[in-house]
Amino acid sequence: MLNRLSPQSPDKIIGLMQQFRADPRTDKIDLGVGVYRDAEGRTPVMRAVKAAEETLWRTQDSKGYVGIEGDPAFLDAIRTLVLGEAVPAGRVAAVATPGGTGAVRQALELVRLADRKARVFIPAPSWPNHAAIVNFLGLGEAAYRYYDAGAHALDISGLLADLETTGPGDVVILHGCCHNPTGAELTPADWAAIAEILGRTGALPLVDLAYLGFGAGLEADAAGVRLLAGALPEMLVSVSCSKNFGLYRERVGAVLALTPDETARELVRGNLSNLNRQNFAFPPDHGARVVTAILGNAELRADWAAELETMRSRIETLRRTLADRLRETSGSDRFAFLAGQKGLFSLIGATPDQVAAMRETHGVYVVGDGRINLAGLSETNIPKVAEAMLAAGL
Ligand code: HCI
Repeated sequence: MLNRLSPQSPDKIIGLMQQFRADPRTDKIDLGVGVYRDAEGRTPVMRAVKAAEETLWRTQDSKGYVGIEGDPAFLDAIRTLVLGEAVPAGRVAAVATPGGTGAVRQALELVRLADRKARVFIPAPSWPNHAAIVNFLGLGEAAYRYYDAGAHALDISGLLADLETTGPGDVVILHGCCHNPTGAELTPADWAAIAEILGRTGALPLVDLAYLGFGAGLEADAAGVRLLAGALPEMLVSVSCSKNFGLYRERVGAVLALTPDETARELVRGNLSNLNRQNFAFPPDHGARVVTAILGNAELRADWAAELETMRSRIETLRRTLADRLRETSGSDRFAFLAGQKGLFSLIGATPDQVAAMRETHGVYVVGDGRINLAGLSETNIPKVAEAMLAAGL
C-alpha cells in the first residue's frame, strides 16, 4: 500500500532551516525561516509568557479536555485583540486551531464545505503554504497582482484591477500586515478601496494575520482587518500567536468568521466546530491559556505589549542599518526600500543563483525567492550580509 505514494517536495523554507542546521560553519547567518531573533540570535520566551506559565503551573489542577472549539475565554480575547470594537461579538464565530497554519487550513476547509468549486485568489507573491493548502484541498487557485518587483513596491493599481474580476464564488487571501515575503504594506486608503471592491463583487476575504504587532504597532496593524470587518457582511480571519507571543512550538491560533447575523454565526460555528472534530478534536490548550492570561491581566498585558514593541522597533532599526550600510558600500540608493517596508521580511531581488552564491560563498542563508528575515540580522553581521549581497552581484 504505502509504496504507492508519490514523493512530495518539501516546504522550501523548512528545507532551508534543516540545511542551515547541518552547515558546520560557525560564522553562518540564518535569514531564512520567519522567527523573531534578538541581538544574540535567540528566539526568547517572552517575559509575560514566563510569568503566565509559572502561575498556570501553580494553579492548573487538571489537564482534562477543554471544548472542541477551544477555551471560550481565549476566543473572546483573540476576537477583541484583532477586531476591537469594529463589530458586535454576536456576529463572530471562532475556533481555536493548532497555530496560524492550522487556522488557514480550517478556514479553507470551511470554504470548501460551503463551495467545492470556490476559487481562491492569492497575492503574487505569497507565503508558499497558501497555494499548497488551496491545491491540497482541490480548490481553484488564482493569482492577483500585489508586488512590483522592479519598483520594490506594492502594485496597488494591478491589485485593484485584479480584484475587480472577483465574484461571489471567490475567496481573496489578504495579509493583514507585514506581507510575507515582500514587506510591502497596504495603506488605510488601499484597505478602503479593497473593501469597496469586495463589497461590490461579493468575494469573501480571508485575512491571514500572522504578524500583528510587528509592522507599525498593535493598533495600526489591526486597522486593515477592522476596516474590512466594519464594511463587509462576511470575512474569515486566520490568527497566529506564534510570532507576537513567541509561542511558535505551542501552536496557538484561531479562525474568526465574521457573519451577517447571529443565525448565520451559529451555522458557521457549527461547521468550524465539526472541522475541528474531524481533524484533531481538541485544539492545543497550553499556549492558548497563556495568551488568555496575558491579555486578561493589565500588568502582564502591558509588559507583553512593551516587549513586543521592543521587538518591533529592533526590526525597524535593523532595516535602517542594513539599508544605510548598503548605501555606503554600493554607493547607490537602490536598497532604500528595505528601510520603509514592514515586518520580518523583504525581497532583496536575488536570482536563485545569487541566493546560492550567498549561501555557498558567505554562509548567508536566504530563501530561494530572495526573501530575507530582517530579524536574523544584528549590528555585528550586517557588514557581512551587505558584502555577500554585493559580491553576489546585487
Ligand atoms: C515563514 O517563514 O514564512 C513563517 C514560518 C513558517 C514557514 C513554513 C511553514 C510554517 C511556518
